[in-house]
Amino acid sequence: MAGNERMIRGRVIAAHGRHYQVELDDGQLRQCYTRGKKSGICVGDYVDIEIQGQEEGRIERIHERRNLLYRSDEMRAKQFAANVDQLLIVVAVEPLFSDDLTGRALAGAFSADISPVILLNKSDLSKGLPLARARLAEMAALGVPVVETSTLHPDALRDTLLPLLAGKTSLLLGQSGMGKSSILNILVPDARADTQAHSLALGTGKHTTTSSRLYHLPDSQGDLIDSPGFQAFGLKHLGQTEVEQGFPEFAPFSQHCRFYNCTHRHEPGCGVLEALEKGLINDKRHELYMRILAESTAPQKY
Ligand SMILES: Nc1nc2c(ncn2[C@@H]2O[C@H](COP(=O)(O)OP(=O)(O)OP(=O)(O)O)[C@@H](O)[C@H]2O)c(=O)[nH]1
Ligand SMILES: [Mg+2]
Ligand SMILES: [Zn+2]
Repeated sequence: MAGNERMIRGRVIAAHGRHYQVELDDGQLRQCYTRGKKSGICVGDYVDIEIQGQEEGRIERIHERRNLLYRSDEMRAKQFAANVDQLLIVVAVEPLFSDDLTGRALAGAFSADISPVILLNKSDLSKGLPLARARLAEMAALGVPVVETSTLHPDALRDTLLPLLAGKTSLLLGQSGMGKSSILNILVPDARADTQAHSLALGTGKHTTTSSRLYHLPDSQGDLIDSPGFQAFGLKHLGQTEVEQGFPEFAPFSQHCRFYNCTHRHEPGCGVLEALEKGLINDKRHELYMRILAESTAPQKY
């Protein structure tokens, strides 16, 4: 195995264009690159690298991923994080978050088999808190944990979140200005991630955080990935079955659909539509399902 002597395993903790920062199993950091132009490598990937010189390395192999998340811009969906155990969907009392985006993030988590948790941040802004809670009731009803946090109360924030994060790779995801990096800075004091008032961030037309990065919680209590504010969650690549997996509350009813390949849009004898009619499925959730399905660019099987 002479040729493999210098092959070492590591995890991608940051990606900038075609440059990757890889943390080796012994904690050493290496600046890495790939042979080809398009690598598809993203934060969270486990890779084998060949050591080059003192500080660099070349990525030779990506280990099989447990899961992969996409975000999308106007043009296309991009891979942005791999091997994530838990999606922390960060919303805030102010600026008020988008229901549609939150629902999509939830569908993305469920379809990738990642457990979602909603963090309702800025809970110190008590005036808007009841409205924010009411808007999340629909998701809480699905059994998704909703955890209230405030970065003005760092001790309480640590006490609430650290047990949830232990032993897992969690991803902070949410719109710009919700407080993702502020939360990270409390949990990982040496992260020193930039944070900014939302109005300032909007003024420059830029998000404060510009690329995803993986951090270690103190005392090996888990890993946390911070990501730039998102406008759209990449779901277009999902096929009908995967979109349906994004709505786990349909499952008990879709068993009763007349057709095994029912898409729950207009078919006769559809268990999901029947449940919708009876008010057992939330109509806003079904509308979101229809929108995501209509946008799907995956080849239709039926
Ligand atoms: N009142 C209050 N303000 C907060 C809280 N958490 C964050 N903020 C403020 O919200 C603003 C945005 O915080 P960031 O942490 O930069 O938000 P972000 O989600 O990382 O934003 P992007 O990096 O652009 O995606 C900053 O001015 C923070 O000080 C909170 O719990 N309460
Ligand atoms: Mg940020
Ligand atoms: Zn059906």
